[in-house]
Amino acid sequence: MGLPEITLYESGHTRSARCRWLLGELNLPFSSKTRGDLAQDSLRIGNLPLSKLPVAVIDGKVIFESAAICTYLADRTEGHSLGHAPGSWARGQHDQWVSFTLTQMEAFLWNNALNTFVLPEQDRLAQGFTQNEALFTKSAQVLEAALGSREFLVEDRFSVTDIIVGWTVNWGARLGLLDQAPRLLAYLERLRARPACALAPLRQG
Ligand SMILES: N[C@@H](CCC(=O)N[C@@H](CS)C(=O)NCC(=O)O)C(=O)O
Repeated sequence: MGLPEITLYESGHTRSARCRWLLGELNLPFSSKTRGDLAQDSLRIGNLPLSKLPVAVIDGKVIFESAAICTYLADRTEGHSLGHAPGSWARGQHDQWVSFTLTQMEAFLWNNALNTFVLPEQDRLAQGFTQNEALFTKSAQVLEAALGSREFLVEDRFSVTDIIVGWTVNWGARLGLLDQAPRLLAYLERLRARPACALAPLRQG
């Protein structure tokens, strides 16, 4: 299979950074487009129920959701060790940690973001922030324990799982929610050491 033709609609350090990072790790060339481009192109490319970023067009087909884009590209690209074969135990572990991260961690931070700066002021809820942070922190401790003395989450080798999960861990660290999770903070350092890493920098002080 030759190289796919890839367009990535993306925006800085938002969740699209997962895709940019994965593409860098796989050494796959791609065209980068902006949110404005997506608004212009959306009628032509279709299949964008919420018009959120990232969106990828791969060999003419549209796919959205950062975790799905990353997992699909890792699956279909040959000659690397970032993926987990469908049907393998490692793939089960990948799917477990991705689902856990998106539903039991990221969703709580996103809800806080929605009610802090994403939604128009009149649509924001005034409560729930502390509860969301507590639920995120509780789940982060599950990840902290699962990492144990390993360097990476699945089979103790860097993989697409770490790109997806690492993005959310980084969000928590940037919000100061991982002070009781030293293994996750050290994990982030390992992720940042990779040349293709596209995570937002940790805030200083
Ligand atoms: N679960 C989606 C989240 C997509 C998402 O919410 N993207 C944000 C940027 S990080 C966005 O497009 N926000 C604009 C909006 O909510 O209207 C993914 O991981 O791709």
